[in-house]
Amino acid sequence: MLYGRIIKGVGGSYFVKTGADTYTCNAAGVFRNKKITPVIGDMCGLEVSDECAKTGTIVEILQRRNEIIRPRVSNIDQIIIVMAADEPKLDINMLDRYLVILANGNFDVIICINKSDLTEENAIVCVKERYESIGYKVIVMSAGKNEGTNRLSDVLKNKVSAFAGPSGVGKSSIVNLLSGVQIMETGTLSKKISRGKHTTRHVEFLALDENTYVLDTPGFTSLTFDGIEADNLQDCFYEFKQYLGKCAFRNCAHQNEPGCAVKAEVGGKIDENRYNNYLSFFSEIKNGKER
Ligand SMILES: Nc1nc2c(ncn2[C@@H]2O[C@H](COP(=O)(O)OP(=O)(O)O)[C@@H](O)[C@H]2O)c(=O)[nH]1
Ligand SMILES: [Mg+2]
Ligand SMILES: [Zn+2]
Repeated sequence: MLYGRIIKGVGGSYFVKTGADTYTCNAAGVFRNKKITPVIGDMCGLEVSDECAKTGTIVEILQRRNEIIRPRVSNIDQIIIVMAADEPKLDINMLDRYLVILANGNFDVIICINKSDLTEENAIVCVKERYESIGYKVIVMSAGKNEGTNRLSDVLKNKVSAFAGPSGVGKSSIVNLLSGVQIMETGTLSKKISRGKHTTRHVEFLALDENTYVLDTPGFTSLTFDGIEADNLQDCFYEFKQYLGKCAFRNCAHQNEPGCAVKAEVGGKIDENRYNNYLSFFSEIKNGKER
């Protein structure tokens, strides 16, 4: 049997990449009966029906390492959160929101600040240092000027990576640059908003080489804290970790409780902006729950 990765789905057909070849496959009836749907990213076994036409049937789906919903993809090694240094303005609240939603998953999270050409270096350095001190890898680059692209390529090498981030930050531009072809549509913010066009619609892994895949995703659009309890939010702020369990109250929510070990570090080891985002997300989750 041949094994490969599902890189794209169209209608009921799946495109399975096995080394240098791509087979157009349907899914065996057995999956439908078991209510199993193949997911983009799945590693699968296929039976070839026509070697010349490169068609086949998916007969086995290997255990998924992880699965993400919206977009529904599996077996992701890492998610690259792309933000722009400017245009749109670097939104730290939004960045922290992504970091919380993607925290504690079975994949790595990397921060990429694109459009470095639009701002002074100093403006990004402090943001870069802040997140690096928490333990995140931060890549600063400009797809427009093709600067810092190698740093990103090194991180992507031999991995399956999905790009996430707000619209207009340059995700598709980056993917185009890496793949060397204008494969994804790009567009200016104003065009996108006015026409709703130029957005990335389909879900497809692009092979940069046989072991390196990237996904320019239209998804991750829902930035609500579904599935995250207020009490667990503290675990999504990794820099809090070493202080947890050291507060005077066992159930400390790190708001205004006396003897809070987290709050004692704010302005010192814990960045004030991060802490404020913690507070605002905390009340957002609490209020959402009450509704
Ligand atoms: N100045 C500058 N513009 C960029 C850069 N990268 C992308 N852009 C522009 O930003 C706009 C949005 O890019 P796009 O790739 O469509 O963003 P996406 O919505 O995240 O996929 C386009 O007009 C790009 O040409 C960059 O590094 N510098
Ligand atoms: Mg795009
Ligand atoms: Zn506390």
